[in-house]
Amino acid sequence: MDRRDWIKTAALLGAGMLASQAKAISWLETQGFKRSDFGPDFEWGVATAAYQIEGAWNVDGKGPSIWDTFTHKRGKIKTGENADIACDFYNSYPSDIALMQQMGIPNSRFSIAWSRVLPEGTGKINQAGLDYYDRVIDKSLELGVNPWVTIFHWDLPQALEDKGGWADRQILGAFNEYADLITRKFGDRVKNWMVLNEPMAFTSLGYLLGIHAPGRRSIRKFVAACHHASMCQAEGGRIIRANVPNANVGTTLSASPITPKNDKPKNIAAAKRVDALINRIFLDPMIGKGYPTEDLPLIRSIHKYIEPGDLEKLAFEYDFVGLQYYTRQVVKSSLIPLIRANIVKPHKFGVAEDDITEMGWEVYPEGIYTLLKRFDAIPQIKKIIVTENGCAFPDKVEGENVHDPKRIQFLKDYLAQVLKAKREGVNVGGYFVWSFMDNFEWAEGYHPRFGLVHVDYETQQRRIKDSGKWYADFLKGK
Ligand code: IFM
Repeated sequence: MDRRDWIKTAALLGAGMLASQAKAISWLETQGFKRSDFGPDFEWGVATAAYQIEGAWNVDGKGPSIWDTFTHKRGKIKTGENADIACDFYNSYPSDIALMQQMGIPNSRFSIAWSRVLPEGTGKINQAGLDYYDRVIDKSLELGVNPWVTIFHWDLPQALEDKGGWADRQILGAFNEYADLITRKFGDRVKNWMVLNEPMAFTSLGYLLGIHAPGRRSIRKFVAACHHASMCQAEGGRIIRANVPNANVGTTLSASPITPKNDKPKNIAAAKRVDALINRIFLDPMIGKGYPTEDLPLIRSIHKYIEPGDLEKLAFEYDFVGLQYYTRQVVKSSLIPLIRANIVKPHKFGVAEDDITEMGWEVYPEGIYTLLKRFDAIPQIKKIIVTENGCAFPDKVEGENVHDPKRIQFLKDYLAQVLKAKREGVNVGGYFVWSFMDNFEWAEGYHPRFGLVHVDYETQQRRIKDSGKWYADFLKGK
């Protein structure tokens, strides 16, 4: 891509929006829309992850994960909290799944805690852990809530991290053993599978920036982890395909449109590097293009970890790619070595306080449309499912009611953009809200609440928020 192409791409990604900060109001947003507008086959659901909701961190034979270790160290989590108990989903799954049923939610995406079924990561199987997921799956099916399972959502067994974790090649064999075990065990009932959750997030936050478990700060470990995670992602797809009859095989990628702060060539170049970092390290190899080393000096050393035969194994044709979108990133050039770019915080480019979530993320619904169009233009991507989208805003608890009008507006605005893309022919086949209920938001602790259902962490009481009632009505076709 030459510079002119890149300027055009930057414009497509939304650079023009910065000038005016005008939020385009589409006819959909003004006229409203219904579930049926998305078609009868569109998959609607909610998403969660094992470590964020289950609790029961050390019961019934579960081994420790890197998140257990990390949260138990002082100073790692903003609030000093951990997810030892979290939402106690380990015990409350029957009533929580019943709540999903009551809300008319047809699909529930959740993950399996690797160290619950293989406490050491490989080797000895913990039958009690397998039995637990049997019960969750059976209860879901009994209540008409279809299970969508993510194989790995960040909680690596500590025993594997002790051997080098994602930065060491031994992870390939360990991951295959784990993926093989759970797909054989649950594949008779679970048909919808995702291999990894947001590999860019867990490799960069965990091995480069050190703000997530396992807390490493090393370019070398990050680059190695990227290659090993990419290999596992593709191999995981092949394992699901081999073990699960009629499987719907996917994986999930976090993505953000990248907007240069202005049209200065140095900022446009910075945006190109950040785009390669955030959006392409995992996407490009998956579609047979190899790693974007040309555009991203940071990962040029990746060749050191690529063994003969690896490159041919990186691509896999998934039935769907899970898009996980929250916000865009505005970028300017900086002196930071290798990436020479910085993210500009939303209030620095004129975004109103009201349009910034508790995570500090700009509310930017147009971004989901941009990304759906971008993914749809890639011939190797057969179908896209939005496997996560949602927001954290302060909720107002009043007795049994929880008022969260901003979340309702957020969901409506983002969904309007999904529908716009669908109407233009994008093959988007589903939408999952992050999250079903408030939960442990990693390094942020329990403070940012993403749920449709409010959790009182003292009593474990659930209250359906106004947004949950809105989603339930929407799903009922109201
Ligand atoms: O909570 C996370 C989730 O685990 C992965 N995707 C983003 C969410 C919100 O930060």
